Amino acid sequence: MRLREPFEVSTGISHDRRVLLVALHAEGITGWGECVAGETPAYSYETTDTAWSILTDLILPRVAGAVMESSSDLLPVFEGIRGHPMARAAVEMAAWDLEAKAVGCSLASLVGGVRDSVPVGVSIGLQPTDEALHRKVADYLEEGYERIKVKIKPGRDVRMLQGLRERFPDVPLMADANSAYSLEDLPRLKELDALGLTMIEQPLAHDDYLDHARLQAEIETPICLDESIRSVRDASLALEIGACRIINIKPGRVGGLSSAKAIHDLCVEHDMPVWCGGMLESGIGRAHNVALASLPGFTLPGDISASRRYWTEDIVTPEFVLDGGTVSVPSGPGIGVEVREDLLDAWAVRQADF
Ligand code: OSB
Ligand code: MG
Repeated sequence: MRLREPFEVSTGISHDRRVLLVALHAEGITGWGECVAGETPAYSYETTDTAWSILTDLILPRVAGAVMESSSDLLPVFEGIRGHPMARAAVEMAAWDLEAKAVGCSLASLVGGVRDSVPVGVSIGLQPTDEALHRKVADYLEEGYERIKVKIKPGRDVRMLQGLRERFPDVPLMADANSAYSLEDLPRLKELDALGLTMIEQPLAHDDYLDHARLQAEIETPICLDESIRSVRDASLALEIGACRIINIKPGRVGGLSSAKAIHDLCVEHDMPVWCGGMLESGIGRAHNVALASLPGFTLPGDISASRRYWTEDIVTPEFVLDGGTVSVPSGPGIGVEVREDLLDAWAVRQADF
């Protein structure tokens, strides 16, 4: 799927998403899941192709023909597969959708959601100039987004954010570094404290909990971890050592909705705010994110923008739309949106059946 505009972050630029979808069929019902792995191993070691391999060689042959009551019955299917949470999540989330449709309830209610709409923001990629960034922010505020996240990297950080803060003094702003810094950048990261950012997301390496804890002890801006949190154990470690004050939960990154819920529950127990991140999903992954974000602990706006922020045409109907800074949680069975099989047929480049 071609993005309406390229999305640039500290690690590179995306023009297209190679979306890997999983459909599980049972008793005449279909459950849908989306794998959030990227085209290159820049965000995580997983890619569309590694996930394809894990799914088609190992996971899906074990799923086909199995008798399952709920998504938790998938656990044996994942035995002997270390890592690859994005590949696993695609199947796990499809099973949740299938289960909700079989029961006849919405996915949101099955996962324990309590809200019928969720507050959302927009994540803006690196722009060539400050003027271009200011224009983008103004346009999104005009559209109704109430929280702005901007990508930063060395050379496009303190001064860029100062300019943004001057132009938009009262807008909730946050910055996402996608691991572009190290502790040597402490003086520069400290300068961000003057800007009143809601948080700085993943400033340091994806696997460096200790340095994040050291950094958090030195700066006032709350650190939010994204890439570092792949499981409830990672969240528990981060909580214990003070590596962050906020967690971005992406079900597709943490192995699925059960794991996402467990991280949510742990964070609620420890008064740590969470929000639902995004991975430039199609409407299928977005529907899962919206359902998750309806849980009570998701108190901060998510990176769950309207379909048209990403796509000329989304793969689901109805598309997700923005409504007063929120997105509505579908109330129909399962993910609550229909998959456009006409577009799937037209756009699919590879398919495997089990
Ligand atoms: O770091 O949150 C991130 C997109 C792809 C991969 C990683 C990230 C992002 C975003 C965009 O920031 C979130 C979205 O709108 O889907
Ligand atoms: Mg991020």
